Amino acid sequence: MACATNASADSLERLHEDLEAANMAPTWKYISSFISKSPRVGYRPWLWKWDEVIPLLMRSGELITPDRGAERRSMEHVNPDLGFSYSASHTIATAFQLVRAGERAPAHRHAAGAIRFAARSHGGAVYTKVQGERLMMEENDLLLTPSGMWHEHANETAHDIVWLDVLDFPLVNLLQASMFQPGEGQVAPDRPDGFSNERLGLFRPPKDFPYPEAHPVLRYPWTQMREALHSMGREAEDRHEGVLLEYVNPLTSGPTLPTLSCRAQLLRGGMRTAARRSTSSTVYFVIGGEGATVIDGVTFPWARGDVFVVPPWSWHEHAAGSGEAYLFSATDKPVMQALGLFRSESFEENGGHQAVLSSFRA
Ligand code: GTQ
Ligand code: FE2
Repeated sequence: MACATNASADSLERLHEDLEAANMAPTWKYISSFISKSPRVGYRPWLWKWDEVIPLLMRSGELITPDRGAERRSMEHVNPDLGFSYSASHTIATAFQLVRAGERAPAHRHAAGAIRFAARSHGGAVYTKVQGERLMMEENDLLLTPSGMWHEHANETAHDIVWLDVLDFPLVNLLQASMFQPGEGQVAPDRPDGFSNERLGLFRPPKDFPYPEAHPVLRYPWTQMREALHSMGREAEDRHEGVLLEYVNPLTSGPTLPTLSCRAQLLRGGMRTAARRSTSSTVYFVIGGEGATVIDGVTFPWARGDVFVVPPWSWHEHAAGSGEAYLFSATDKPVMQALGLFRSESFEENGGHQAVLSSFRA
């Protein structure tokens, strides 16, 4: 549109001032401020080394006890650009949580949905109780605590456990929808062990729908995921991901949680993926093996237990070391898809590989 054809520069300036005073903004002046050509990403990729953060978690083991006062003994991974939201990505938060031998953490529920990934477990009677159902935590198992469900943790074994929490609270807070309620005699009645997995399985009689909740409580055993990854065969190997499987909601075949899709991927020894970027953000946890991810030209070397974040619209490619590597990840892709905002691109130059400029913190 032609500007100020009939108005002098002075009258236009006065119009701009009057608009501002009326709490209006002229689109012709500001459109590029609110409709950018590509995503304006407000934070960096980052990497947290297991060896650096776990000693800090252990120190809290002596100083903090999970009770109504401390609620949880966990530590959030805070992206240096997202301090205000206490999170690794703008939509996804991760934390390491320690529950020592013999401890329990009290019941509560919140609007934020969460998952647990049992990073270091000796198995046995260590579990999260969700809506009255105990979900046992063998090493690398995935457990869900969907939005609004009562959950408490217990470690009745002789070994400490450390797990990775993944929560959608940054998104919930962005939407200004947070709720929190401590459990005071109003937690859900007990359900037998195996209630979710056995009843849901893959088949059910048409009328037997045991879930008043919109989402099943569920445990995804690592032994089964690992086996599934290996059974996929070479043809399932994707040039961008290696072999990747999503943890699905068996009621809907949809994502793990409405806000989060959890995945596990296998990178065979020496595998180097082609770079890609998308409008979703993803937080990774290294289940096992060694390798590196190049994000926007910076190498992030990783090993077992490390956590790293790939912000939206950032080129990323993975490389496994000489042995197999397994990555767990949580992405907000289902949110972007639900809103019609998911886009992705592959890096076409140089055989799909970025030029590497530097190494993280090197
Ligand atoms: O274990 O319920 O890391 O409510 C943050 C908030 C863990 C939990 C976190 C939580 C929990
Ligand atoms: Fe919680």
